[in-house]
Amino acid sequence: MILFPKQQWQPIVDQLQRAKHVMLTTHCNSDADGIGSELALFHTLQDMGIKVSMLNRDVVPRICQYLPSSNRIQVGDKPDVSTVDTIVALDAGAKSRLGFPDSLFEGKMLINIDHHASNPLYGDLNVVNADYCATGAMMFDLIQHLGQNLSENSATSIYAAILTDTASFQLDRVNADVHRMTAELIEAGAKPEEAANAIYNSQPLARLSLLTLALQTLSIQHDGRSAWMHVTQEMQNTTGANQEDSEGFIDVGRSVDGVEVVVFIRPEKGERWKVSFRGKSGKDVGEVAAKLGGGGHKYAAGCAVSGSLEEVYIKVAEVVGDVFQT
Ligand SMILES: [Mn+2]
Repeated sequence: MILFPKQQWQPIVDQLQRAKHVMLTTHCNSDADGIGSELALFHTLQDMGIKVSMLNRDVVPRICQYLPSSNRIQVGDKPDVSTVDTIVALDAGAKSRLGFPDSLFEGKMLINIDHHASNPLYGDLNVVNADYCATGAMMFDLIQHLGQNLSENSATSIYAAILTDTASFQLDRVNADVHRMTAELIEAGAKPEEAANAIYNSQPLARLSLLTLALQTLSIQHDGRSAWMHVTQEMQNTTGANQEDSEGFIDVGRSVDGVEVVVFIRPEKGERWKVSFRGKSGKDVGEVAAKLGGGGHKYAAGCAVSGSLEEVYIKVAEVVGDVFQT
């Protein structure tokens, strides 16, 4: 089954087949969709006999370390790419999100494959389609267009991407075809129990200690329709948790009855904060994030805001308030 038969992949298929050395990459602070997509394509191109390497700006997150060949992803911001002729950017909504200097891309063919509606088509070749529930689902179609079978390694990688980017099959783009694809992934060797244990049931205790502190900041605004929560650097220090450990805390806010917009704020660097949004019941948080210079999807988006924590709350509240005007 092809998820989106009308999506044109041929120019990308042609380029991958003629490439001498392909480098795969994904966005900074990578997640299971980016890494899963990268690994799925890595295994497929390798099976085709194409020289392929993987290079990311940031380290592979803990929840992805069980994925086959995740230890082959190189990390750094000044890599040697002299032999690379084709770079594939996966799940990155903007070129800057890759975290590399512009010089890295000079003289290379850049392929941009992504499912963020706000993607400005920064590649030489682009497939950007926000109807896909995950970039991993785009790999599911691309592998078939490459004329390849879904290997166990690729299926395992795509499964992790789909599971996490749909918040465990909860989000709006999950339909019967997504479940048909998932059935094919399992038939090809993906193991739901293994994925659940690696992704959801292997939390460091420090993460739960941090969650305890974060929950004390939970506040409900807009007559019960918005939920707000934050983590500070001090909380991370106290609990011994790191930046990655607060991943997914935002889902706790979304679980509150009547809440339609969730805002989660966590430290990025210095006076800069990462603000994440989740929406439900028709509230478009992609627009909220865009107004603050970020981007994303209708029900999952984010941006970076500078200032003190109090200032960030005020800046974000101004924009979130607009959502409830209509
Ligand atoms: Mn994604």
